Amino acid sequence: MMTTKISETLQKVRDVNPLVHNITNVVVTNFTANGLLSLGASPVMAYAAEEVADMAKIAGALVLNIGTLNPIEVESMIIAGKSANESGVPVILDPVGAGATDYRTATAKKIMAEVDINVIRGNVAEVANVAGERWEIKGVDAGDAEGNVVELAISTAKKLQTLVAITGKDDVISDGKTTYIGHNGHPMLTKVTGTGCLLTSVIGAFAAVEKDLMLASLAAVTFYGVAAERAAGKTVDKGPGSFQIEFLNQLSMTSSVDIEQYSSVTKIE
Ligand code: ATP
Ligand code: TZP
Ligand code: MG
Ligand code: MG
Repeated sequence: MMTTKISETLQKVRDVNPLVHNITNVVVTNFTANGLLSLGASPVMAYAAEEVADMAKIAGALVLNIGTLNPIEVESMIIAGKSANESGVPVILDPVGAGATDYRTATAKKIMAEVDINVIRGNVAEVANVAGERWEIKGVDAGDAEGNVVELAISTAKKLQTLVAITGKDDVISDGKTTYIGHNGHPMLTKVTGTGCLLTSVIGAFAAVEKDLMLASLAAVTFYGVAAERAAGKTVDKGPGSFQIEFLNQLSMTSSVDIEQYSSVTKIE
């Protein structure tokens, strides 16, 4: 039943072609724009304090990503976030590298204090650090520290009063009461920079067309994981470069029928 809802949500994205306003990092900008286009969404990157309020209010979703943050952009993120909040536009935060430096951790917390964030998507270390837990992080990568990811997702969602998506081998999504695990994905995703950042923007595209943010986020991670599995299957004897290109192809070619066939989701009772 959830599988059908997920495939219908993918179809909605493609029917609506939502505008997704991204304030993101310099590493992933082009990949993010191409990934959103390939999926069937309409990306825009806009950063100037003079225009972000206007752009955010006409978008279907606003994505804030602190990957290569600086004080000017952070100000723009807060202006854009407040404008999105006033217009009922969902805001998705990717706290890239939270925990790696005090500035990143403090900035993620400042954005959360000033803007009503609807979904936070990060690796386990980033989410833990935003929630005030100690969790070792290696630059922008999650690293090898271990702990209970499901418990962390639930406690963070309760504490921050927002939907939390912690990604990794499995993706855990919780609003503090209901929790789902998405099992789709492929290790090749960790060999291409920006796959986490693009996923956050893909969640934005799904949130733009589906008000139930749990469904939107679960649909996004599931679709994304299935597309990655298909891309890996088509590039088995190749490296990350070929995978990256094929993954962009599969973001466009993975259909609702593929989702019905390959999605793997568990609800935590
Ligand atoms: P990190 O920097 O730690 O890689 P990230 O922000 O890039 O974090 P990921 O957690 O890697 O984000 O998530 C990006 C995508 O990669 C998600 O779809 C996730 O399910 C997938 N993914 C990550 N690791 C694996 C893995 N070992 N096996 C399968 N899929 C994975
Ligand atoms: N450095 C700053 S942002 C960035 C790097 C390498 C990209 C991180 O992308 P992702 O999606 O978290 O792997
Ligand atoms: Mg990554
Ligand atoms: Mg990341």
